[in-house]
Amino acid sequence: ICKPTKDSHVAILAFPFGTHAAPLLSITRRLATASPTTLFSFFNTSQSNSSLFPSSDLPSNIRVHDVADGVPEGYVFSGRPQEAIELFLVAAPESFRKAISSAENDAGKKVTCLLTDAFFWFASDMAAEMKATWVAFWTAGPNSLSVHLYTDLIRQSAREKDGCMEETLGFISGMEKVRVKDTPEGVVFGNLDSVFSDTLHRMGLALPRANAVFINSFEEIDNTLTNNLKSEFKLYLNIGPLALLSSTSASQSVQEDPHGCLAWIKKQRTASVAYVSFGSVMTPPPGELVAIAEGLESSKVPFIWSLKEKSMVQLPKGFLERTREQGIVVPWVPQVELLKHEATGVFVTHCGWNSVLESVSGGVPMICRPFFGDQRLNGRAVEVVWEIGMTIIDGVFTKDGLEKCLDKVLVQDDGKKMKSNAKKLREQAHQAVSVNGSSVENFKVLLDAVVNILN
Ligand code: U2F
Ligand code: KMP
Repeated sequence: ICKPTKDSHVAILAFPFGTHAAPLLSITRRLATASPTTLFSFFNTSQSNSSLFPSSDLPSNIRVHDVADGVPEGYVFSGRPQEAIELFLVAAPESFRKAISSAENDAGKKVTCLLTDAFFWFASDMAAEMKATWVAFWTAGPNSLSVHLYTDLIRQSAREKDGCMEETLGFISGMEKVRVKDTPEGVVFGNLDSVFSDTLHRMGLALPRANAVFINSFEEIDNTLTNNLKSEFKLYLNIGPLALLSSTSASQSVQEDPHGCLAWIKKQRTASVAYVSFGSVMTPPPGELVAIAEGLESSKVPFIWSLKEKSMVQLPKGFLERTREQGIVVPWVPQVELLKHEATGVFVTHCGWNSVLESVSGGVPMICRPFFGDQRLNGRAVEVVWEIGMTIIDGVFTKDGLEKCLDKVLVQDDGKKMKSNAKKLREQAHQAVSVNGSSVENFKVLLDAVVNILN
């Protein structure tokens, strides 16, 4: 039984690292537009908020709030990896509780739904206390979601198999081609007790209690995984690809093109360009940056390379001058637009989920160089499940390895097969977001779950 939605107040809790908050905001905008009488309070750190809201106009029923980043006064960073993430996560339950309570007072409306990044397992209890519902957004793909859901099972199996890294996860429906070594660190190997590993483990245990779990993907990308996850969660909703839903990407509300990439790519031949990017978190080590530059230069393939400003000094001497006619290196590109452009022939990627799905949305085959987290799982699916790309030879960039991969994907028959598989997958993605498509229907169910007040 549902009450009218005019009293509903949705608190959105964002994870302020990697590409998490931007797709969550993009979904919040769509929900807020579809339900103008519902209030949406968006909670995020001020730093992340300031990168999300440079200028953009928000629907008036979205209110943005800052939460604490968990960094104590005068704290000196030691440089440990994930230090900022851990400080944030440890403080998060209290930071959000405080900010929500003050937003409730300001609005004069109790929160009726917590719509959170799936990392926030504590939202399960928090929602119960507040007599609100919990709807969780997993920002990565269905393969990594399954790994975290079945972490205990995977750990047990790894113990029985003496930690063999080549062993496959065939005991999980849809994971037949995934090996133990493809799993994110902190599941079977690496530090199992870090705050971050513990967060992911607890998340896997909590998500079956959520009223709904949704992801930026489409059901048809893997029907086996989809059906299995539907059987595990109360509601499991694929509502993507976001990249095909509007002009908004996962990361920016408007695809800005400050460096003229679109003007440049317009002048290139069909399926000729290599687009290179490693997402928002990772920069390849200096040796690999040099190998990429050398491989690109000797391949003579036209390229667009999105490279953080601070890494440009690592490029080989004279590289930019020598390749001025061949390609461009810029600190930011309109990635979704580039991947939709017919001149883009291959995406050299770290396999972050948003990038993989944007490449699928554009029908562009990939050369994969995964680094951490879910990236190996995504790369594995690209190579052996969907057959729309290949992993970099030897697992790391070398000049020859990159040259060979570029040739394989752009010139050889292997590449033609990858391209045609990628086009088929793109077609299915388009179907999912068309009238009566699975993602369109799932979005309506999500809207209901978020804005209707139960009982
Ligand atoms: C973390 O991912 P990342 O932020 O490292 O990478 P992606 O998921 O691929 O997202 C990058 C986004 O930034 C955009 C691009 C993607 O939407 O279109 N972008 C751009 O528009 N222009 C540029 O020049 C460069 C990037 C994590 F590291 C991954 O393992 C996870 O899968 C991911 C999602 O949870 O979060
Ligand atoms: C920094 C980050 C992320 C991270 C590790 C970092 C991030 C992220 C993940 C991740 C881990 C396991 C998964 C999926 C994603 O790891 O944003 O299965 O999403 O050091 O920003």
